[in-house]
Amino acid sequence: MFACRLPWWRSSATCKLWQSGHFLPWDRCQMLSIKGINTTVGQDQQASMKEKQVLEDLEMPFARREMETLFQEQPETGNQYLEDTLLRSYLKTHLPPKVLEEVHQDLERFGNRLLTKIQHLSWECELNPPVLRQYDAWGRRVDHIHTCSAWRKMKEISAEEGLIAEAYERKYSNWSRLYQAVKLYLFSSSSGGFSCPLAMTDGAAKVIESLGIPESLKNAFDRLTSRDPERFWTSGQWMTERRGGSDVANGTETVARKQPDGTYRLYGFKWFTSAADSDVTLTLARIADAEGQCTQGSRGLSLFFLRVRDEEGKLNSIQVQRLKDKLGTRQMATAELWLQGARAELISAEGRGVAAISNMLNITRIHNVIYAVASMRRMVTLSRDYARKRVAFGKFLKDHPLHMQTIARMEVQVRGAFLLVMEIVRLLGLAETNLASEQEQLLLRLLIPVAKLYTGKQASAVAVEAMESFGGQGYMEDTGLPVMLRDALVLSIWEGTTNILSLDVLRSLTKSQGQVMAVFLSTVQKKLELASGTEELSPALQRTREAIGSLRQFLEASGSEQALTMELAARDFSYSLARIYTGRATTGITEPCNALLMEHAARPDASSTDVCAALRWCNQELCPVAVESGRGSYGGRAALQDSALVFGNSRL
Ligand code: UCC
Repeated sequence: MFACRLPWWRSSATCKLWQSGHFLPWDRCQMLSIKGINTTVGQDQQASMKEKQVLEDLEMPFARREMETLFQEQPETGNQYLEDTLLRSYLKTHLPPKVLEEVHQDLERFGNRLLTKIQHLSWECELNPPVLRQYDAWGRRVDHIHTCSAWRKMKEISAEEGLIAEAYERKYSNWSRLYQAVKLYLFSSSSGGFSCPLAMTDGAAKVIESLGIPESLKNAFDRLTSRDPERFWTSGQWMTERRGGSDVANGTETVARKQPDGTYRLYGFKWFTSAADSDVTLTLARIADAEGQCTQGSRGLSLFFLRVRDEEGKLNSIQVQRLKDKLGTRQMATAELWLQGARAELISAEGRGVAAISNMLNITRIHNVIYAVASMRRMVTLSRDYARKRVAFGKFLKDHPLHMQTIARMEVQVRGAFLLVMEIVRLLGLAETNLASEQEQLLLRLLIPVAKLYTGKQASAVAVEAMESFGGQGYMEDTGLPVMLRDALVLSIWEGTTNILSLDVLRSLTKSQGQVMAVFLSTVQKKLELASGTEELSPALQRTREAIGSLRQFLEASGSEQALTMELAARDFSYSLARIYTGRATTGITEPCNALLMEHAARPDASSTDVCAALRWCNQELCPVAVESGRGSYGGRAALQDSALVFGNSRL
């Protein structure tokens, strides 16, 4: 029958033309089909209400029906905290009961605030991106970055909710960092891009704290960690110059000239400064000697603190050249800045700028991971909700097994990433309260770049897949879904690209003279035994054991290889660490448990889906570095082939 073209694979489904005792005309049948309900298949399913609606629609004049049929039900989230069963079960498992009781109340309240008061501000930030006004009406250079009221409200909310303060007040000792991270996780996807200045603010506070909060920076520290919206300051992190953002050691041209009062004046061009409306910033520069000469390379870089504006709002000898035209994070002002003698304070030892700013980088990288997980969680939640509402081929999307398989695969990724970020902030909390062992500190150093690079890629992949799960609607700007995709794509770029972070993983190995790996392997190995009590997890355990064996073999073999081998292997090696560790890890200060996904699945009150997620995670290739090594992908010959493949016959 031409009128009811159905896909061949739905041979059991029929487009019933015979309706209410008479044949429906073609256009009406088409309506049913467009609306997505097959009346035969759908009658015994939850679609009955919708079917009734469709049948009522059919009585309407055609023109009206044509419009009605275009409507889809909007996917929504509820209280993100209450709906997030993994988050809640994680907190229940790990937090001391008294802490749990208190934070539960606050998180439930915050979840409601996000839903009713904050989410819409996020959309306003998207609709009203910042604008640069360089001159006033009388021709004076003002370089005013105008932000919308919703953006400014986000700043107030951040202070009120203690989104930075929580981590530094340490009301819950080592658990405060984790609690802060949970609030940031809930806030991120409703923050309208404000997560970015918060990341840098946290990073700046961390650097200042690590310096022992010198008197000159006390006011700044108090403000960066304040709960008072009137006092709260945000910070920038100006690292990228026109020669690029990765090779900071060779790309930084900014010069610092010492002043008689001991302060410095900075001269240079910062090419990519995120959240340029921030109150203060940390930045790198080369101190010029009496002859005006500077030391080149990493050893020439020092770290400076500066206020962006004075009390009257006048820029600190800074000119805003222009705002960047970015693919995403358009809610946030990223600018090119000329420093024309900006007054600054030296806050690191001379020539130790990169090492000093690493404290900031490690914090902003953790925020990056938090944002990645939050973005994935939001996308999957919306996709899941849509599957309950949207009807196609006669039934809800949730009743299409292939569609469910697609969302389930994303869900496994989100779960793994979530447990990984919780593990990192748990370790950070221990380190910040002097409760971390040396091994835990090494593990933290290793896991930050591993998690940043891995979740950045996951977030991009999940955003693309989730977008597709909405069909054409996912591609429509006013659904807000493309914004989430664009914003997710930056996560693998800023704060160190995937390759830069893979090299940072190697840096952590070299710096610790391999100790980091010894800790990683022994931690994983020791805990394998603990997970072996849960019979259902045995296939996952087996695969993890094999992966660890392969990783060991790779490390032993690569020890005698050239640096080229490790460089070529760096990305696959980091992925292997991420996959293996997400399969397994330690928990608790004194009480070791078995695994991230497996540990969660081995809890007494674990659900069958917890077990399923652990098994599925371990079904993927856990040690790609061993596989590729076996294929000879990391030798000199492979490197030559790579170049030949890339350039082919083109002239280099
Ligand atoms: O600014 C940007 C956008 C801001 C937006 C932020 C928003 C975040 C939002 C998230 C949520 C929404 S993007 C620009 C970000 N730039 C980067 O991430 C830089 C990328 N490049 C690197 O990471 C490179 O690997 C460099 C710059 C670190 C390489 O520098 P060097 O000087 O060549 O490296 P060295 O010589 O190996 O390291 C110098 C010292 C060493 O210490 P010592 O001297 O004691 O041996 C290293 O061990 O720094 C130490 N170090 C570290 N320490 C280097 N990296 C680290 C680290 N990650 N942790 C600890």
